Amino acid sequence: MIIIGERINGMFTDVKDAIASKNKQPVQELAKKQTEAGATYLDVNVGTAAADQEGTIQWLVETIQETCSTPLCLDSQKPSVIAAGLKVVNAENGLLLNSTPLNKKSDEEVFDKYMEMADQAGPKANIITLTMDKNGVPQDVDTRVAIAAEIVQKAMEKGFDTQRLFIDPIALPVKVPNAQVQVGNILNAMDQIKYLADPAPHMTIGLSNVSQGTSERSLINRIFLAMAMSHGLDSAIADALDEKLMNVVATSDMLMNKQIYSDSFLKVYTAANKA
Ligand code: THG
Repeated sequence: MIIIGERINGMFTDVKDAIASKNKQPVQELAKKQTEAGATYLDVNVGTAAADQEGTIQWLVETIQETCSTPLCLDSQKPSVIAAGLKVVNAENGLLLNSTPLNKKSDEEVFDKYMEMADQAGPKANIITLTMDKNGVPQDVDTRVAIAAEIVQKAMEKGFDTQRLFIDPIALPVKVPNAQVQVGNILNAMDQIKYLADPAPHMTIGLSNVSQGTSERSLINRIFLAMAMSHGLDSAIADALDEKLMNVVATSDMLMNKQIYSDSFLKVYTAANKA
């Protein structure tokens, strides 16, 4: 399971404040802590408060890279912000560009742009693509799968290895009226998306979206993660600092026979991910 640590995001007050005062310490601390907790990638999202998003992503990337070499996940739906991040990022150990829809009303070519940027960054650069198009976020299973099929097809046509694609069926907050049904829709869509290529494209989700505004956030996140993993989810943008969530990851992998059972499976898994 690939965990993309969600915490370096201007949506969180501590990161927003650090950005505003150019205080490196909290950002570097979060980078180190998430890495120690077993994050494979670190998400880097400037949030909405920063006026200069391009300059801010560069500051965040450089600040993180001063203390740790964990691969980064540049998170913006603006190609110009991703392009700015790419100028300073070290992609040697891996890189994720997060994220692009298939297309937008204002930009039919946005997915092509992300593929081109990934190619420029090197063979270890991957892309997260949302099952979303110019009509917005689909509300049913079939449209999600149809958009995912178009994503895979377009990647193949461009010669972009489908193993470099992370398809995101878009997790929505259960609390939003009428959105509760989307949890099941996402799982059903994932059952089909995994057959769109062989080997299957990666699948990811923004896990914490599902519990936004609820009273039992971590419980909802943990259970949804276990459910989604049993439907083929192999990656998630999630709170790596939630130790019980990371235990769910280890236990789900063990129960799906991806790791052999021993009485110390939790310790073994944790140690392997911290290495
Ligand atoms: N898909 C992809 N990328 C994504 C998302 C996605 N990136 C951003 C987001 N969604 C995933 N990351 C987060 C990070 C934080 C929260 C949710 C998703 C979150 N934050 C608190 C809140 O809103 O309640 C912030 C408040 C606080 O604690 O300070 O929930 O879906 N590809």
